[in-house]
Amino acid sequence: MSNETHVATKGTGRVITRFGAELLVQCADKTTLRCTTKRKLDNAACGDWVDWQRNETGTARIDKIHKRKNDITRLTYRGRPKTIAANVDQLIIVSSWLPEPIWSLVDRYIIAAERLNAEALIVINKTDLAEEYATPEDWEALKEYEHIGYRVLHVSGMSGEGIDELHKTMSGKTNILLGRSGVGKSSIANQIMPDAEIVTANISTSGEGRHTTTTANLYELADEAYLMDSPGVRDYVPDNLDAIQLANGYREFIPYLNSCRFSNCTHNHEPQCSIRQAVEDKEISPNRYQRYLDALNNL
Ligand SMILES: Nc1nc2c(ncn2[C@@H]2O[C@H](COP(=O)(O)OP(=O)(O)OP(=O)(O)O)[C@@H](O)[C@H]2O)c(=O)[nH]1
Ligand SMILES: [Mg+2]
Ligand SMILES: [Zn+2]
Repeated sequence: MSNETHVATKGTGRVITRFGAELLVQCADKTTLRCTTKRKLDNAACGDWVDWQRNETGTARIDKIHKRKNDITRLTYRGRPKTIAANVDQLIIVSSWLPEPIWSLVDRYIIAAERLNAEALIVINKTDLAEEYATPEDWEALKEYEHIGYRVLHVSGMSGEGIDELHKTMSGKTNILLGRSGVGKSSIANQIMPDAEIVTANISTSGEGRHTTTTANLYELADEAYLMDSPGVRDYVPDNLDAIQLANGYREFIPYLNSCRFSNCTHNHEPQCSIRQAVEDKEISPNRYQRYLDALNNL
């Protein structure tokens, strides 16, 4: 029998959050470990699988990031790419009736999901406010998403309505809650994991106002599922997007894309454009098409 303490000196784990240069890693034995990282691994993000090692002074450092399945990267206001989360299987795109839904933002998250080969799930929170705030245009937008194959779930982060159904979609996946500030992402996360006691906007409103969650956090659920809560955004712009990728992010366009007269058609002004024809024939929603044009203009 030896008396040595059983402090592992190296191992593998998953990044559950990062604050500046410091990362919290969940180890295989479910303990959490504070880690620094080598400078060149500075892009380690919430959701990354990593190898860590402890040096003689006891400090743990990440020295390898495992190959990612994908990552959600956005452009900062300065135009620099910033990775929000890595290795995600399902994007849970959260909107609410107040603050009101921004369908162009929902489209951009869907584009990200299509590019990442991840599922997109549309969640509308605050069912209690629907009667007062939902407009006919909003209901139409939701019908259009369902028509092209996206699932829409209505939930309440307050009463728990619809949460079981949402929870069921998470099984076996790494899920991330995305959406603008104040839609109730953290409230939903709390309904899924009452023990996590995540701080939501009603507790503190200082500085940036409603903006409470400041960094992405990963939580392990049962059934090999993980849930990430993320900070609210004012806007989300996927990085490295060109006109072709943009059009491919509108899944209802795909059957038409090879039939335009010009192979590099942007589906804007070009003659004999099959997408414009499909809009005219009411096979593609004019609302989605208009949002595509707006996004194209903003590339
Ligand atoms: N009426 C109503 N309010 C809700 C519901 N769910 C959450 N809220 C409220 O919405 C506000 C924002 O909730 P949060 O969960 O902090 O929102 P968030 O999306 O996490 O916001 P950020 O962290 O800033 O991105 C809080 O005051 C919640 O109490 C709901 O179902 N109905
Ligand atoms: Mg939050
Ligand atoms: Zn075209």
